Amino acid sequence: MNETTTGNGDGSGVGAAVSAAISEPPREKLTKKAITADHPTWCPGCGDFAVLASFYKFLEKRNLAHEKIVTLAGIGCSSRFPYFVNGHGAHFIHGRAVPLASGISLARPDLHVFLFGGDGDGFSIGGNHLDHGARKNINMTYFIMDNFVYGLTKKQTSPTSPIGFKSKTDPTGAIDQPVNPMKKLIAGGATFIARTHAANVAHMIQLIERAFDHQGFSVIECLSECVEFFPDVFDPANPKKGGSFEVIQEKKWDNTPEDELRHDVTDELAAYKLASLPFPGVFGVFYETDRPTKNSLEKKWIEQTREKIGNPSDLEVLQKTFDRIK
Ligand SMILES: Cc1ncc(C[n+]2csc(CCOP(=O)(O)OP(=O)(O)O)c2C)c(N)n1
Ligand code: SF4
Ligand SMILES: [Mg+2]
Repeated sequence: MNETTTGNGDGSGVGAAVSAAISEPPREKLTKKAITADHPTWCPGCGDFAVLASFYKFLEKRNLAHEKIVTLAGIGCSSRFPYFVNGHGAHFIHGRAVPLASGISLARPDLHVFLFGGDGDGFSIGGNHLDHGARKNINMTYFIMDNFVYGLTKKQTSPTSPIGFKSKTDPTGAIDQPVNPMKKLIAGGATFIARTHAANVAHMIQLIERAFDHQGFSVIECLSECVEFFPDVFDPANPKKGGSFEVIQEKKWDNTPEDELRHDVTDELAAYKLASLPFPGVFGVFYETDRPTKNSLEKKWIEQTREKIGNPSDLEVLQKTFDRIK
């Protein structure tokens, strides 16, 4: 029955209006003040400030229900992110943010799960989890602040540090081939893969919105400068520092000759080719595809299984499980 047509017994419909008012109080617009928690503790000039500002702007713009926002992270400077967002959240174990976010996303599909972290957290200690979150297509938005270094632990070589980078773990210069985040994510099976730069707030917000609107495992790699341990490394892609920020031109499907040259975001091989361009590369959406999420597949499977056994309640299922292990 439609709640707005339900009466209170006297035919006036007043009861319905009152109960609707009680169950859904008018919402105030989500403001930056409401979303802001602690004052960020990053070094002055750290790229992560701009990421936080972009996230606040995105939340304000989309006016999400405050209690539905969850920010999660592993460990690292970038992973301090949840402290600064006034919402549900957790600063978890180094590299284990994807499994934590996966559990929350699967158990509470009504929540908006945002994951933040660094290149070390995402591509080294958590690299294996990243692949599995991607292949399972678990619904979340993962924003990786890539500074090509371990910032929090004061300058060790990270999986994205370029060859020759001198750090505490490679005093004579890094010798190992770095991870290519876009290639790793394409091969892993992520269904939305994009790249941005912390010096370009408008671009960051645009990508956060697109990643958020995507159903599935969406990842944004953001070049975010560690001014303390790897300064100026992203200047080649920063027009304010003499570099050039080259944006991927996506196909408009308008049958024009110039469209032939534009990028088809559903073309995996074309995305891989873009990912092969030399540093600083290009920015925007590399790849996007529609594939059922684990959330939807698991929901279907649970419903079907429940139906087969006579639709027991959660409590009854739990009791049966306990009975079996007695
Ligand atoms: C299990 C475990 N291993 C190692 C560490 C030490 N540790 C903390 S943060 C970090 C790397 C941080 O680098 P990154 O993820 O790139 O984040 P950033 O600080 O650069 O933002 C390491 C190795 C830890 N806290 N826990
Ligand atoms: S050490 Fe680097 S990454 Fe960490 S807060 Fe300072 S500038 Fe940012
Ligand atoms: Mg880092």
